[in-house]
Parts: sequence; C-alpha cells; structure tokens
Amino acid sequence: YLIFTDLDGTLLGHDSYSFAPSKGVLARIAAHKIPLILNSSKTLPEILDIRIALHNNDPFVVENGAAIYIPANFFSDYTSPLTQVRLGPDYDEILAVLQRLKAEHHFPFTGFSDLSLEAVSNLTGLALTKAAMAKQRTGSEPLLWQGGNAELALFEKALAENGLKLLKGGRFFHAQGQDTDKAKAMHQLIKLYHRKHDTDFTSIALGDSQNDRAMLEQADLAAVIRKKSGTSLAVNKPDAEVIYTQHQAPEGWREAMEAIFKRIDGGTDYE
Ligand code: 2M8
Ligand code: MG
Ligand code: MG
Repeated sequence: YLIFTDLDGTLLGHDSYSFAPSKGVLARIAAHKIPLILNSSKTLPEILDIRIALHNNDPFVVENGAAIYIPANFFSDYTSPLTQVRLGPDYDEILAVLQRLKAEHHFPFTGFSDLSLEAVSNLTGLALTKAAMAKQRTGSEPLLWQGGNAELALFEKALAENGLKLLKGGRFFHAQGQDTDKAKAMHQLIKLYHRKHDTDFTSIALGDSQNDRAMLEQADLAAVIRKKSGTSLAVNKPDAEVIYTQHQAPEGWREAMEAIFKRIDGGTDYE
C-alpha cells in the first residue's frame, strides 16, 4: 500500500491545523511501515515542518503537484540530501503571467505575493512564522478571487492560453501549470516505488477539495473528508472504491483511516 494524503481540511483541521485525533492511526501506519506521502498545496518549508511533527521521512509533493521531493537515496539515482523533481513552470513565470493578465484585463484577484505576511496570517489563521513559510512558493500562486463567475471564466481562459490553470483548495484558488496536479505527482511516485520494489502497490488517497479530485479519482481507494461547509466533494468513482467520512478534519482523517484499515486488514501483508 501507498497512502497519499492532503493536509489542510484532510489530515489537519481547517483552522486548528492540528492532527491530534489521528495520532493512534498514524502510529498504526508507521508500525505497518506503510509509506505516508504528503501531497498538499503547501510549500516546501511548510511540509518540512509538518514532516518533523509527524516523524515522517517519506517522499512528498508540494504545491498541488508542482514538485516532488525525494530524500537522499530513497530511490536509486537520487543521492543528494533532498532532490526536487519539478513537474511544472516555476513561480517567477507564473507571477509574470498573472501580472501581465492583471495589467491587460484588470482581473480582480489578489495573490499571496501581493499580500503582506500579516494579511496571509489573518486570512489563514497561520502564525506569522508559518505564514512566512506559506509565502515561499516554487510553482503555484494561491489567490483570492474578488469578481463574479462570468469574469472568472474569462480569467481561466486567459490562464489556459498562457499554459496555466486554477485549482481550488479550501480557501484559495491556486494558479499553476496546466499539466500539474496531485494525481500526476502521485503517478510519478507510484512509478518510483514500483521500480524500487518491483511489485505493484495499492494506492490510497485522502482529500477534501477540488484540488484533490484527480488524485482521489485515480487512486485505487479514496477517502473524501467532509468539508467545513458540511458537504462532501463529489468524485467520479465506483462507490466500492470511495469512503465518505461523517466527520470533518481533523477527526475525519482518523475516521477514514479506521475504515481503510477495516478494508485492508483482511490481507496479511501491507505492501
Ligand atoms: C493554501 O492552501 C489551502 C489548502 O487547501 C487553501 O487553498 O485553502 C496554501 O497556500 C498553503 O501554502 C497554506 O498553508 C494554506 C493555509 O491555509 O493555504
Ligand atoms: Mg484540503
Ligand atoms: Mg491541500
């Protein structure tokens, strides 16, 4: 098994950013040596910080699939302390397109790069030190849309003409490369695990928002964590392959993992 999980609104509470209710199931995952791959819209410094709290040493994905990071010698050929594998355009290119579109069309949006540390902290509930980490982007720009839906469609069309797209997270839209998402990053990692172990893995994905949809739909087994609004993301997948939680994050993650363990416990090994 390989577990791919979103963080905000999935493993972590929307406002608390806590994973406290999941400590027991996390220990169970670790005891079974099941890789837990963080696949989030968060940045490298944010995820490094969370990996320490989780005692996690597995490869991970940042910024909605903009890049994968591989710890030293985790897979052969990746010997440096932490190898970045980029899957999309870099941040400067994305910001250049956004600035040009804003100048040309006056699209009403505000990105993280336009916001002060204090503003990011106020919008997200992250402490200033964590907000600073969230601002260190490499391949996606979170933004607030301050216009209507018709104009949003025009913005998305203009982004597409420039090789970009929008994905929706919990609070923000994320402008990023057209060919990048969490599912593509998941597939890259599945390939690397397959090559290393010469065996097939069952992929399990957990998420809550539109930016998780491709990953959830393409995983062998998916868990959709109920959103703060009380609704659940709709995924296009046979019922037998999806678990919908009753609880929201952070309790929803524990609920999902307990249901997942029930399904896979019948099997004897966890590879
Ligand atoms: C942003 O991501 C969340 C995830 O769903 C969102 O769109 O609401 C990211 O920019 C991330 O870096 C940051 O930690 C998070 C804080 O809520 O917001
Ligand atoms: Mg989320
Ligand atoms: Mg996320």
